[in-house]
Amino acid sequence: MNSKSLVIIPTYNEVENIERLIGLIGSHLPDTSILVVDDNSPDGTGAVVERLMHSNSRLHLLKRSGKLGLGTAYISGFRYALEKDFDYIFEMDADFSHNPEYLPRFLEAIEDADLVIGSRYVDGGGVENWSFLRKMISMGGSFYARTILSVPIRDLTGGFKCFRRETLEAIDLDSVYSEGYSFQIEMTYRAYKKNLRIREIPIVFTERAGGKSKMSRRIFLEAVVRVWQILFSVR
Ligand SMILES: Nc1nc2c(ncn2[C@@H]2O[C@H](COP(=O)(O)OP(=O)(O)O)[C@@H](O)[C@H]2O)c(=O)[nH]1
Ligand SMILES: [Mg+2]
Repeated sequence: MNSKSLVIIPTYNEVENIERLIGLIGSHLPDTSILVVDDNSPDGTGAVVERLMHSNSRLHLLKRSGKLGLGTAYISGFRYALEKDFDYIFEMDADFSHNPEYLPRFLEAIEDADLVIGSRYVDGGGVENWSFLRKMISMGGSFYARTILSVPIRDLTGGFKCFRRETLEAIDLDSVYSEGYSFQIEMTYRAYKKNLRIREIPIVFTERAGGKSKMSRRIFLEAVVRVWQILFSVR
């Protein structure tokens, strides 16, 4: 049987990136489907996707009414994936920080794992074009979460991942409450608590190509506090 994969890309104002990204994903994983979850981006990202859908039957779009956050964008995407019988479900940013070249490696790694994480902090992984301070904040964040939650995972905040459908089925999606960076921590921790097999594969993360970051100090601080909530509430 052929297994079906779906790459979920949440977007908010990614008009400079989305078309080229969709093309590149297709060139590295020709059989995959793509789901863009767009929060009514004022720059018209959704309209670009709609236009591309005319000539690409593997491209799907979930339109939401406004900027509702990364966490709920992914949760809606996961539900869509489960309804449509996809076997392998990717999370990927729209801004080229996540190189589509890596996609086939995730599919190889998931053969003997339930969740594969593209990791900046294992041998062979790394970050390009980040200041020393930005690196320290990111590594410090993963260290903080890893220590409090006692999980043996190096990169807890990255958003380049591949889930086996059974992993998403095992996680109670209704109870996931995190929004920004902590969403990534929470999903990985929930998989870990279910005793699922988690593998990290090295990726080199590059700073976004076009457009602007949507992450804010508020979302960073959310993560600092949420880690404790995750520790005490996720069983
Ligand atoms: N649908 C949706 N996508 C979002 C939202 N916030 C961020 N994104 C997308 O999530 C991905 C990661 O966001 P980004 O701003 O690059 O975060 P950073 O890499 O941590 O600076 C990008 O594809 C964004 O367009 C949101 O509220 N809704
Ligand atoms: Mg980014």
